[in-house]
Amino acid sequence: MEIKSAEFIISNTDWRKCPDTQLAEFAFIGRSNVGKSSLINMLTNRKGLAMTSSKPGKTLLINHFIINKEWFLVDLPGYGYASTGKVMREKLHKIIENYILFRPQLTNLFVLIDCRLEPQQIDTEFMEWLGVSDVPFSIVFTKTDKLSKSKLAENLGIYRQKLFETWEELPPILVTSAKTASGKEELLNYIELIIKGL
Ligand SMILES: Nc1nc2c(ncn2[C@@H]2O[C@H](COP(=O)(O)OP(=O)(O)OP(=O)(O)O)[C@@H](O)[C@H]2O)c(=O)[nH]1
Ligand SMILES: [Mg+2]
Repeated sequence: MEIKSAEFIISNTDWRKCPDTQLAEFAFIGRSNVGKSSLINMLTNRKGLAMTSSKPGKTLLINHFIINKEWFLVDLPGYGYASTGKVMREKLHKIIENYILFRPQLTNLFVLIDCRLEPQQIDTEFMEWLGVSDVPFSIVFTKTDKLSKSKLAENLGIYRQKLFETWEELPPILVTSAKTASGKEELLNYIELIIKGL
């Protein structure tokens, strides 16, 4: 799919105040610093569209970006950032949880996983929660430029194995780098297939 336009629309803490349209929304979630905002910039080919930072805890709101005037990419705050403090963490958790559970426009959630790390409980538990909540999701491995091909293959294998301990069938898995734009076409084509199938 070709990205002809990408435009920031609005930031929110409340899913009810998100854009009042029926357009499909594709949201990005995952641990703080995993690369959600960077991936949005990579997909849209616009460097400063979503704000990124080398420090975790940059994105604190639900951010809507309209793509080709037809659908939305949604940048969400990260989860699991310890230094945010308990009150803030719980507040963010609620914002994310409510958006995911109640926003009917949410068409697919991309759960981002840093390909360098061994499976983290916070991510696997989050995916289990998505499963029981019936939220359609896919896994996107990020930062693949930081690993050799063989190490990447090894880590993906370990991750799949871990998921098979809980899941009978795995969700779609995409493999990306915001730095090299690897996986860009696959991810955009995947979104296009879902949109066309609606
Ligand atoms: N090498 C490399 N660095 C990346 C990649 N994606 C993100 N980064 C870096 O990782 C850091 C965090 O990126 P963000 O996109 O801000 O992460 P985020 O998940 O949006 O973080 P929060 O908004 O804090 O939850 C930044 O320093 C990025 O430059 C990637 O694919 N490769
Ligand atoms: Mg961010």
